[in-house]
Amino acid sequence: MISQKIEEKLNVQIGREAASSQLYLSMASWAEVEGFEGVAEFLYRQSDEERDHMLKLIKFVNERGGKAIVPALEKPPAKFVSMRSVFEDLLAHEREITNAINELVFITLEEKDYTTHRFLQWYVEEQLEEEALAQTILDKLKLIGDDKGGGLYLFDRDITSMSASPASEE
Ligand code: OFO
Repeated sequence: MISQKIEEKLNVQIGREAASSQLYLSMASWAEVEGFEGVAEFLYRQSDEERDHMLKLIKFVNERGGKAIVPALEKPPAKFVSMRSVFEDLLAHEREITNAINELVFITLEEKDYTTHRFLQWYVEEQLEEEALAQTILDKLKLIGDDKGGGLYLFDRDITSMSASPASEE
């Protein structure tokens, strides 16, 4: 059984995962309209993964005697100035989520809730993988620099083979 405090905090995290999914969905849609099919495919997949993260939390809260709250969704930004800014936003967003997960882990220790603590280790691992991937992608975009033609074309082709952290395949 989870405490009321843990239940509330996990419900907040459910909202964050839903918001992540919406943000990446919006980025994917932008990329698709801009003609970047590979980036769109990558981001649609990221969006689906975030939804899975939300579902995993919902099921955990309910299984542990709490009540998961399906959150309302805010409209994410729809316009992005460049491919680089998309992935800068994505990395910044992932860093925020990592901080939120770390805070949650800390609270589970304070509350002596070792079951939730163990459950959250999957998210800790996932964040590590996602931040590393976002950083790698951003490094590639920095290398491309202002080469808006050929460089981005190759980037769009290659990004589809990047993804799937081990944790997200579970
Ligand atoms: Fe939910 O995995 Fe990152 O944000």
